[in-house]
Amino acid sequence: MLKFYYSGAPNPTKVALMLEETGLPYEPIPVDTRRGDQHKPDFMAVNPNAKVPAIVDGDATVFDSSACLLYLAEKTGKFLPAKTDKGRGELLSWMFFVSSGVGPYSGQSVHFRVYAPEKIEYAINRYAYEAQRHFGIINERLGNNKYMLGDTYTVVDMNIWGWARLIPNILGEKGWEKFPNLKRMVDEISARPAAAKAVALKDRHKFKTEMDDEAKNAMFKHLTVKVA
Ligand SMILES: N[C@@H](CCC(=O)N[C@@H](CS)C(=O)NCC(=O)O)C(=O)O
Repeated sequence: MLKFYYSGAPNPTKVALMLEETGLPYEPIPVDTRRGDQHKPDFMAVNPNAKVPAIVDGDATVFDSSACLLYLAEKTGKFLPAKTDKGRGELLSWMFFVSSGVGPYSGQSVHFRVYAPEKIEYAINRYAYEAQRHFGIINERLGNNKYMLGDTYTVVDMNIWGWARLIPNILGEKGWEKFPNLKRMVDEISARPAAAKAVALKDRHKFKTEMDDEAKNAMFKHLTVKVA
């Protein structure tokens, strides 16, 4: 059976949504990143980047959330746009837009707002600005389209949902004010039974919640390694 390496964080949760939407049978394998499971040799043989999500499906190993989403979409033939050059161009563009923009800027925005030991105004503003700019582009597109690729719900929307459902954590409590179209789509996806199952997956395992020294040492290795 397909193995799904996960935690309750945004990138694994969007892949959990896709697994639930497709109905593919899968075995969820918890990787407790606050206990350092991501650095264990068994998991690093699956993802040398030591991050979740990852999938092992027979002899195929896939890591990085956008790669997992595309893999599952191509495997099942589901949640993809029309098989045209136009559809494929849009699919790839928006998937890479999420993985190179939305994900990293949102993650760094949370990091500098919440976790950084010093509150550096420049860094907080830089990442919040870029996260907000990316969500603004999505919001504008959703003003003219029901979903990112038109009338059909696809992996692009799931990819966005994983991060956008956490906009108050990324941009602060007024974060939703500028994005009514995006909120409409996120609320619609969150109301789907598959989304409820994806969000509940983390409750099947007792993941560590404290951000203590063990967790910081596992997730923020730069705290003890000076590079610059
Ligand atoms: N580009 C990767 C990023 C994966 C990632 O950052 N995963 C986080 C959870 S959302 C993680 O595993 N963090 C643990 C760590 O950094 O040690 C993706 O899209 O999957």
